Amino acid sequence: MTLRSRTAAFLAGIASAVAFLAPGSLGTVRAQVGAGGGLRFVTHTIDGELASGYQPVVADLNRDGRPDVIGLSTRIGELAWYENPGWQRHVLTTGLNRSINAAARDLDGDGIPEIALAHEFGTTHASSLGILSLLTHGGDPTAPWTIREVDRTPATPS
Ligand SMILES: [Ca+2]
Ligand SMILES: [Ca+2]
Repeated sequence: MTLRSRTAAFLAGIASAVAFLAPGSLGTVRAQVGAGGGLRFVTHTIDGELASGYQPVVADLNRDGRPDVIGLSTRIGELAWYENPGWQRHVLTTGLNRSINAAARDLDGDGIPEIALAHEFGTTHASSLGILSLLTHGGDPTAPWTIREVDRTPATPS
């Protein structure tokens, strides 16, 4: 393996973990070795119809070593993840309202992260339930996950 190809592999590993939101779409960026050996970065659209996308979260949700992407939207009742490299969409849960933030971390050591989700967000106390929930897989991470409420922290009046 040449230095250039090792560098490309290193950058591909880093860049494939870069996900972004553009108006109405979710994407990722990867490094590729172009013709003549030069490095270039290529944008891949993961979902071109993610309305009100608010946050991408990168985590390996199926323990295959490839970083996957969770696309969080404030207006869509579903929370879904996109499986790298083909970006197949898998619904994690439904029935959500005003999801505002998510974080993925393996809390129980099984190699698949749990997902903490803040939803029912509002900017006033009257409109905010401020629910914090935890999502866990049931053995097949491509099937819907179990969601359970952990706490509520409504917005405080200003
Ligand atoms: Ca993966
Ligand atoms: Ca876990």
